[in-house]
Amino acid sequence: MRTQVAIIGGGPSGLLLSQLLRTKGIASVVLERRSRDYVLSRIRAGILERGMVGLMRQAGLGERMDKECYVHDGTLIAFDGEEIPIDFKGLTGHSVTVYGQTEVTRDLYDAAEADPGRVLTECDEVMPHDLDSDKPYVTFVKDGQTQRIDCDYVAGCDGFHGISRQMIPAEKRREYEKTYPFGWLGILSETPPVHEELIYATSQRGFALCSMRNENLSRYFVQCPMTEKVEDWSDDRFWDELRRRLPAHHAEAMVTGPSIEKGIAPLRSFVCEPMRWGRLFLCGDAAHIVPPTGAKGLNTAASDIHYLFNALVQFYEEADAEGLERYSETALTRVWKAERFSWWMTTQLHRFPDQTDFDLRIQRAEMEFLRDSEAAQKVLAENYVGLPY
Ligand code: RFL
Ligand code: PHB
Repeated sequence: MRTQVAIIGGGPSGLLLSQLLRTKGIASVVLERRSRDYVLSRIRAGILERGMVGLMRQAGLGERMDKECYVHDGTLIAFDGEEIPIDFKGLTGHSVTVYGQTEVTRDLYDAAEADPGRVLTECDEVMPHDLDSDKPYVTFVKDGQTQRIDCDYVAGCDGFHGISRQMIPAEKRREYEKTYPFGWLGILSETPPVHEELIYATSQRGFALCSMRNENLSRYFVQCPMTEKVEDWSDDRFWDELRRRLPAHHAEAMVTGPSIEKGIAPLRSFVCEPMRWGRLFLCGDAAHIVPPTGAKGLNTAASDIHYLFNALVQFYEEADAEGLERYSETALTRVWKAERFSWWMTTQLHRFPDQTDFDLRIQRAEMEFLRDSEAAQKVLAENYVGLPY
């Protein structure tokens, strides 16, 4: 088998790249380890920046998104019973879009059905070879048969636990990592959201987030130690804890109900440099992770795809490899800004086990500054709606 771009991983990064390449007549094959249903069962991101929304439209997939999404012009930051409205639209001229990662991925899988063989699921032992030559190829096992795809380039879109990153020799790779001493316990429930905008709340009991998917589907999170077990969190215990972290009038207004999903996720900041080695290009979670506090994970994956897609088009349409040569540097410049913002949001809004009284007063001063300074609100808004590509 031969293609132009072999893509390892059929999450949002890999599928979006393949769909965009198709619009330019550039052939690709996506190799995904799991089944389509498994990928679609993962409940993850909920907030899209305008860049990601633009890419979906560019990929020809704007229709359902534009019909079913919710546009948010701001958010609420709550601390110690006070509330700071952040007016994204007024401060930056931009908004964010509520459209779940599950829906994005579903649209991408549905679109791929038009081209049988473009997305192959349930592929085992996916392995790229000869990445530092001009004839790379990828082998994999599907339905018990070993297969080989020859290609010009390989896109490593296989997430944090994938194999692509490991293909960069250790002596050429530098990894930066920070883990946080807590996780997020999250639920999804078929209840109306407590407020029309998201609420990011910091309190003496820790962080909480009120998010949503639609008018009758809410997504809530509370910070918890990673030693907690999800079985120990009944729905009642969860709702109780969430209410105690929110300003009283929101806690009172909250409609509760049975959870339809519940899980604990760790928080991590991680960057791998470089994002390119030979003919391998890393994209999305394969190269970097952010804690979810700034809603930047999927959106930073999308900006990688934007840069790689444009570089590949430049190569195939103009025989100019300059964009590919510069991919790592270009992508990393934006990645680090998203890392900084996600780290900042996480650090300011969570309780840390070893925090001193001094640290707590600094956190409080930070919130009071945000409350009182339009400039500080603008910095938050500009980062949250997404920095330009
Ligand atoms: P993914 O989604 O992990 O997809 C990688 C795919 O590669 C496959 N794979 C392999 N395939 C073949 N061979 C192998 N050896 C393979 N190894 C792995 C996997 O099965 C998978 O299908 O990475 P991708 O495409 O880069 O997308 C990244 C996003 O999924 C991620 O950044 C976001 O979900 C992060 N995130 C959020 N991002 C946002 O922008 N806004 C949010 O509001 C937001 N909320 C979240 C989040 C992530 C969360 N969790 C649980 C990690 C909330 C949570 C709770
Ligand atoms: C979500 O709705 O899943 C969500 C929203 C905002 C975040 C993280 C997760 O910062």
